[in-house]
Amino acid sequence: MMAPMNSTNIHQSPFVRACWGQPVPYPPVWFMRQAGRSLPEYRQVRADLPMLESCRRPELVTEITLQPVRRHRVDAAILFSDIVVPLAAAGIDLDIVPGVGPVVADPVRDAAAVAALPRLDPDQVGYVADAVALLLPELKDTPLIGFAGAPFTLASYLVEGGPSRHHERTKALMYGAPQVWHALCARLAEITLTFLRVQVGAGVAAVQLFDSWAGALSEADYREYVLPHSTAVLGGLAGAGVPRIHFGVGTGHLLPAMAQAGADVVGVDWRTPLSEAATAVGPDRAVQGNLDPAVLFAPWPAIEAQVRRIVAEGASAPGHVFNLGHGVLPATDPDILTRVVALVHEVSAG
Ligand code: 1CP
Repeated sequence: MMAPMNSTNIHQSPFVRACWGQPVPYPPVWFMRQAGRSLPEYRQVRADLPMLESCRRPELVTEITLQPVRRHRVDAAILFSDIVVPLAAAGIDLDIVPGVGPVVADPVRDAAAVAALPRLDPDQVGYVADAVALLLPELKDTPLIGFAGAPFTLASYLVEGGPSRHHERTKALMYGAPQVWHALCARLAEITLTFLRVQVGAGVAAVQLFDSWAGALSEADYREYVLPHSTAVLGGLAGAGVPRIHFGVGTGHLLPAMAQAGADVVGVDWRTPLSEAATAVGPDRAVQGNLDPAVLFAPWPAIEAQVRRIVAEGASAPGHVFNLGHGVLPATDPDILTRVVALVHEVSAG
């Protein structure tokens, strides 16, 4: 008989159990940006469809989300979407330009522009809820992760107008007009919370808040300018019954603060050993990470040694979700990802 398709199974999945710090037979593994990066079957179904348009088609989102699950046997799926999807849905004029990333038509750099920012009506992202509804029966016992961008990272795209290395205009606004900055982040926190609630309401098993660029800030500035807004998002989901993962890059110095924002799981990049990260985030939280995505280009014995080290270091945390320290790089050989999944499962069994 087929296992009944209900949420009990999801809650007992190694991924959700590890997020809550409960015992698991092996560290669950998934990869940030596993959907829509290195897979030939992804390139085939996307063909010439623009990225934002792809995110609005529930059948296509379902197919792309399932591809890495089928191929790699990862322990969790992540919804195919993007952090700027709710901003575009709310009516902000932006596009995702191939080879570049999000590009905003009218960058937000003053009080008037912040005041003019729209709110997000849940109905504007109804296609995301529809995609989750299509995915749940297909995924069966594999948990689905919903996600959103955190206020700082979203603000960086809106203020800079696109991807940025140094976030100089963002910081100019933050330090130069703190009230405007806080108003901007408060509005983004609202949009993000609405977007995550839509996904939780539709049945995702966990959420990840991506603050990819928060590592650009000192701890003191993070606490003053960012923490209250990320706390509003994660705190707003405290009673939702799903684990909350909080991730950033280059955030070794921010891990205690990011944990405090209300994370059940803190994402760690490859610069900080998981054993150190576990101490930094405290005894009540799990960690996620942290293989350097560039290591996947090294010969297999080097990859294997790093995977074994990370599994061993992760064992010092109450829960460990194996992942990369940042997203899969586009040129990664997908077969290597499949091999890493098998190795993580096997190392821990052995
Ligand atoms: O993880 C998955 O597999 C699901 C899909 C996913 C996710 C989680 C996409 C698809 N985007 C994201 C999140 C995202 N988007 C983040 C946070 C994660 C991270 O740090 O990597 C960020 C910062 C973005 C912004 C973004 N969107 C960029 C980065 C630009 C920069 O500043 O360097 C890019 C290139 C995009 C476009 C995008 N998003 C996703 C895909 C498949 C693509 C490429 C689409 C295309 O060009 O056709």
